[in-house]
Amino acid sequence: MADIVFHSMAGSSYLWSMMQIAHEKGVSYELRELALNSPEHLALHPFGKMPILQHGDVHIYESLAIAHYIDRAFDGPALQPADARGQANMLRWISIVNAYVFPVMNRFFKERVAKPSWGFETDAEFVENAIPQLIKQVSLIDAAAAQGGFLAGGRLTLADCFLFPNFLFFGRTPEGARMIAEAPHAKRWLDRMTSRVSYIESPMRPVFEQLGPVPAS
Ligand SMILES: N[C@@H](CCC(=O)N[C@@H](CS)C(=O)NCC(=O)O)C(=O)O
Repeated sequence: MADIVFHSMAGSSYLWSMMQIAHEKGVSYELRELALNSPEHLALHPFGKMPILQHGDVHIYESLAIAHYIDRAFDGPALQPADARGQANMLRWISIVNAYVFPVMNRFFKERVAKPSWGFETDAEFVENAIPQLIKQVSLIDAAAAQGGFLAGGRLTLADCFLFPNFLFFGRTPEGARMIAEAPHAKRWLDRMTSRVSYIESPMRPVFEQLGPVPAS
């Protein structure tokens, strides 16, 4: 029996971040698929989001709380800095991902790659307005990674796992591929993340690898 259960749809990027955190911590997990906004889903998460963690009779929704719980409730490598300043830096990065990166980078990939591949029209206005925000985000990620190799210091923390799926898929858009090629520290961070066993054995990897080459424009 797995240590924990994630209730989620399989393709959720927040699920992938939480799975990676569990893997890095050495915690085994099982996925129980949810139907979006079903009564079962809304009973677990009143806002209809995912994933939800179940550990015995403990149920937790909201990814920051889930990540923190996995790191605190189980033995294994610490995934948060112990000192106040380091922890604040890590939390700031998680907040940046939740508030700014996820709504822009994640949707940018959907607009530029996923929607056209499903035969839907891209929201050109969103794409145009996103570019300056993406330039700023990549530049901040590059500067952070230049310091210690990871977002919040010299080793992987929860923050890296929050960012990773967003950045990985962003790199499959023409604009993302160009921006990352011009941000050497962010590029090395991404290479570091994709060489970890927690990615190699992740369900995110086959989804990513089945994407074709980066579209030309
Ligand atoms: N605040 C939530 C956000 C999670 C979230 O947005 N998950 C996405 C999947 S990656 C979702 O639930 N999407 C369904 C929807 O928005 O209807 C958390 O931190 O867990």
